[in-house]
Amino acid sequence: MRKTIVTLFLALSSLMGLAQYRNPIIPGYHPDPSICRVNGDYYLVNSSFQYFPGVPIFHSRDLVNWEQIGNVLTRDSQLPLKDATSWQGIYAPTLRYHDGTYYLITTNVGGGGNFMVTARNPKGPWSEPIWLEQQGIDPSLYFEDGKCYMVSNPDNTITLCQIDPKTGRQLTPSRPLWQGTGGRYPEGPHIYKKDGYYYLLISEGGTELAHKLTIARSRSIEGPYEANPANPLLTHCSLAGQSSPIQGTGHGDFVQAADGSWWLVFLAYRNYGGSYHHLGRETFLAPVEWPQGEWPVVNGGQPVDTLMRVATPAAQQPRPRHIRTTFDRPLGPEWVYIQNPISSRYEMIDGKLRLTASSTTLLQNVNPTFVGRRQEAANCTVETLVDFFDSVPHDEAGLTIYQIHDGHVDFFVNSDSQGAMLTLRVRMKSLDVVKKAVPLRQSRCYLRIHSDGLMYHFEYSTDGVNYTALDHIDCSLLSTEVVGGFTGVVIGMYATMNPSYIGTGPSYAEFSFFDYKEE
Ligand code: 6LW
Repeated sequence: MRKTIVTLFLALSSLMGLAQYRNPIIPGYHPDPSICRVNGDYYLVNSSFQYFPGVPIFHSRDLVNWEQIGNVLTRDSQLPLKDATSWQGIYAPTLRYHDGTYYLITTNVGGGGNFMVTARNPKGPWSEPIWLEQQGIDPSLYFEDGKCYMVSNPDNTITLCQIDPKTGRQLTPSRPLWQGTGGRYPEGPHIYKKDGYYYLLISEGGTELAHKLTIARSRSIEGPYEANPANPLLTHCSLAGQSSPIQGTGHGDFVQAADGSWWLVFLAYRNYGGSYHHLGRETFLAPVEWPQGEWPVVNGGQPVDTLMRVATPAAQQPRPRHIRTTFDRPLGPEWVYIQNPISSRYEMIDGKLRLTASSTTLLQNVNPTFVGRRQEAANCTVETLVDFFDSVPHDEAGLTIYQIHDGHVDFFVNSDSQGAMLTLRVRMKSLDVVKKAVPLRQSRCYLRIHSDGLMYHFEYSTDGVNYTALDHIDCSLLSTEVVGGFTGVVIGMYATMNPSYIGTGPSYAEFSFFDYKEE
């Protein structure tokens, strides 16, 4: 009966034109997705690394339309990020719901290790951290019969223990379960129970081109686990996947929809120009067939595409294309700071965002004054109007296309002994190159960055009507392959001071708006 209803639903959906959706379902730097369903609501979280607030949380009722409803870690006490780099901070979280409580378990690399927080409402507030003893990254939780199990990957081995979910105290010794099929970095474990088996889903191969998902199962949660003979469950590091623009597929989590169908959310990135990606690892969705007593199969064993011809519970709506942020209300949850922000440096005054310059630069990576949002589409335009006050030579304020502290392109107003300047600078590892610098008659300037997917084009205007093209820079310079890091491009407004200047007070910049348009 249920099968007939599902078949009827799928047939109806395809007639109604719902039988397709686009990947990624959450574009831009949103890696390591973890998902849970509570009745008709789905919640999904991602890693956040050095950025604050941490762990963006999304809501959907149909798996294909997602809205960010907040961030899980919003207080310094939950998320100490002192001096955190792009390789540190919050790694792969897992979200689970049990008995009226939401649990979020993750690792703060360089900031205390494994911990979890809990909430009654996924919008928050979330609790203070409950610190955990078992080491390794990518912790996950599994609840059964009043017991709470934790898995993570100390010593490159997926390892299980029981914990007290209230105190975090470890109740049983850490027990090795599986090392995967021989790929490097066995990580990202999750346990599911189905048809009398415990299934252990993991990632292997590292989060680059060789990334893959593998799975094993056992009749007992403690093992022994036998590997799926058809592993890997998903990879594009294969003959079938080699020409796909989607690469690095791995790190996933299963969810069962209310209609009984199974789905996988996982990370992947979109390659271009050979082997570059700069928007980060993004969240993708694929259908899963999982017949009773058998192994799951992702997307019929085929590579995953950007256009998926699969029926979904609802049609996917177009994304909002033009988002203007004004500074007369609190910033939305998509805005992030590098490390814990010093709040007095971020003020909204008369509808403008006033940024007080930090005495450290973006390169130094110690609480720079910066607030930005993810670039989520290859083709987009960002624009702001900045006015810079009290600056001395080497102070700067403007926009930065930021991948990592030593990999960003900065487009800013500054001054030299003659007066105001507009500068475009590429800062990449040991390179620090001023690409263009032109004099300005005033320190108030419209800055526009247009990306066509291959190049960033930089334009400016002093009246907001007539724009002058300044220069362009290859997007691939900001790619993970060139400058590294675990995130993706975040475009930010920033203000920094000359570190060697000892003057009367810091300079400050006022930003009138921030436009983000996807094309
Ligand atoms: C994460 C690990 C991984 O902890 O990369 O792609 C690490 N998978 O599971 C950082 O995102």
